[in-house]
Amino acid sequence: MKKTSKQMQSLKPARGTVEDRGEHVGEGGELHQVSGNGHPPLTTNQGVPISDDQNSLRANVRGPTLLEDFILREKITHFDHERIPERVVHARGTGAHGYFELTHSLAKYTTADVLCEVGQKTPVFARFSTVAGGAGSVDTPRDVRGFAVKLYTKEGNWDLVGNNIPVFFIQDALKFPDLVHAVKMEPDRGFPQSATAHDTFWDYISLTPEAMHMIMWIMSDRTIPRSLRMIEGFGIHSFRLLAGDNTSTFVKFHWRPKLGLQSTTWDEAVKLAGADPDFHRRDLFEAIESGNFPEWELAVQLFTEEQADAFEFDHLDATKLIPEELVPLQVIGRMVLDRYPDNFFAETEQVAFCPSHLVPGLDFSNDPLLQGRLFSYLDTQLSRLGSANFHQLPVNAPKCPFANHQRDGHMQMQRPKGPVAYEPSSLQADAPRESPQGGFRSAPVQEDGEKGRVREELFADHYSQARLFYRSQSAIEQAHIASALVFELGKVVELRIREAIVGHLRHVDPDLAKRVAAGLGLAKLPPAPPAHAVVLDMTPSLALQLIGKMKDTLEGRAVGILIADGSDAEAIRHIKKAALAAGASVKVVAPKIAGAKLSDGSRLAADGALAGTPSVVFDAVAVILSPEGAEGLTAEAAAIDFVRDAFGHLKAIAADAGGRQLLVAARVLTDEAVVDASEPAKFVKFAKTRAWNREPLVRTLA
Ligand code: HDE
Repeated sequence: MKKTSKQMQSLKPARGTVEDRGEHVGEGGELHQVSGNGHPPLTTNQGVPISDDQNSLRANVRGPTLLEDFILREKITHFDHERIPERVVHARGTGAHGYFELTHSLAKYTTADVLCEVGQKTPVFARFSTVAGGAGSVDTPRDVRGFAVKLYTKEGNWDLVGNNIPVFFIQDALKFPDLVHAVKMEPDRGFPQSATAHDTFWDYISLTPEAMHMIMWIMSDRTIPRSLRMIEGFGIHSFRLLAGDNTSTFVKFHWRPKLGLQSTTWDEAVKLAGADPDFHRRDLFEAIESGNFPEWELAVQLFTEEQADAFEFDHLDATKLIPEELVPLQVIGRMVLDRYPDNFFAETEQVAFCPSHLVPGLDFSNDPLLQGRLFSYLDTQLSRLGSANFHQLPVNAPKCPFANHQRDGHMQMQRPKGPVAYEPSSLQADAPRESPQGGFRSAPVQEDGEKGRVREELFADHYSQARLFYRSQSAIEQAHIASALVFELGKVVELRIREAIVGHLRHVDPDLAKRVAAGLGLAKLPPAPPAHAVVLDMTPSLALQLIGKMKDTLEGRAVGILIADGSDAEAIRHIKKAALAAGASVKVVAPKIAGAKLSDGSRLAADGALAGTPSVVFDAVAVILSPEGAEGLTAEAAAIDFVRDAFGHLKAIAADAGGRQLLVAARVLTDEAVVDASEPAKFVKFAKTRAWNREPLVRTLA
């Protein structure tokens, strides 16, 4: 992997003696590094140069520390205040800068500049997150992924704050705190962290049938993605595009990854959590640093009020999607992420997304979930970032001019000039004023009817789209959904709750209910609760599949080559060449990080030591070993696991004679995706996908 110039600097070996490097060792043996040679002086926050950053001010050499030591106090005080509250949801995330390029104008529908001028590049900052876990949790739990994009347009910031699933659990914002309390750690015991597989979550779901569609999605492989570069993003709610004549068109936004969709297997996701808790953020970082910039298409679904009236569901209900077959997707642009943040805290942690950040030419719909979100985000940013001036932080500030009469507050960084901080006013020629033309405006929508705490009748259909999703999946995906349900409900202690969920599943699909009941070992099928609306058989939509949307490609994927002393240099070269040519990254794994001495006497450095680099971090593996090398590894649990897991996770394996010896020792079966190392092209072909037909041989699915 290419190192950044920043990394290169820090990796430069220190040469010469301590004195040559402008360093000295103190009385107690502590190292002092001195400014000069490009290193600026270390100062206090007041700019005072510090002479000694290793010793606090003491009354004498063995005496007490003095209160007078403002350098110590300043440093420790700042440290004590380094943390800010983590996000109440979506706490764990990673992000990157890039741009959005418009390829197809929507000028017919909207005045929003960002969606009108083809070829225009708008800077963006995108943040991807898990939802339930804390900031220090892992990257690969079964969870929805947040997909939030801030577009710094010429007309102000537009935040498209979405998820990797096009629907949500609940229909009304009032229910959100309950949902989140149910999914987070149980408050009496403080666990489980970052998991839906526990009683409070499933208790809540069993009593909230509107969540059943979302449940189908979160039990599918969508929630165990292989890479953040391989997830879709959805704005979920309907928004409005507003044209110059004030006519409005409804719009749903979809991000589609250039690398195609891909997920891990469940066992792989679990093992990744231990092998590399930062798997997704490392992947994003390494991709960007090596110049493989992640990319998505932005597509829209456009529809009118009249079309919406004819749908058999209400598009204002966030538990429903609009099938692509009903309203096709139109690609209008692409997003490329080409710069990892300089500083994680300053940018990724302090970025503040708000669905209420829209630009002129866009407007909200009446989706009651969206309406609640419009309040929540600004409110939560105030407590998380601690100041009403959080919009002035560089990552949050618009890149177009902005001015108003809001003043003062904690951490005010602007210096507004002149006496006028109000309007109307007449005392200052450059005081900001309204823009009747081009300013933000709302769609002139007629609102009437009776006020009340009410819900639209069509919202009562809780099962039709859950059925649509389940029945649109391939057989293997259906088996994964059933197995995920069995796994999750198996962690639920209360039998009553397990049964209640199976009852709901009977409405989704009777066969699914039977499979889950069998997987849980229930004596008989529990009764289904009453359904409040007739469950429809909608036409299956292939666009809802994940495996169907996977691309057979090695681009963005990683191949690991396991070697040891004596491995065949030629075979390694061939595999590596073929994998690189297909767009993969290649890493060498050896028993020792220093690498191994190959058959031709050369030494090949390893990218990872076997003990810390299991096969879960790769998409396909090659095992190139001499007979002696294989002999040595057959007694190593890490080597046995390496090949056994690669097989169990349905990955292609290339092996030479020594490699086969290890496969035999690990009792790994053989199939068409276990290929001879002398056939790199064949290996690449199978490495581009997973061996789905192997799955029934390695695990029992529900
Ligand atoms: Fe959020 N959500 N949410 N949410 N959400 C937050 O804002 C909230 C919902 C989403 O990378 C919070 O800054 C309510 C749907 C993302 O910084 C908070 C409701 C969708 C992120 C909040 C929802 C999302 C958040 C917590 C129900 C997909 C992370 C910290 C009405 C369309 C953004 C924060 C980032 C974050 C509230 C439901 C997406 C508390 C009240 C639906 C991607 O304001």
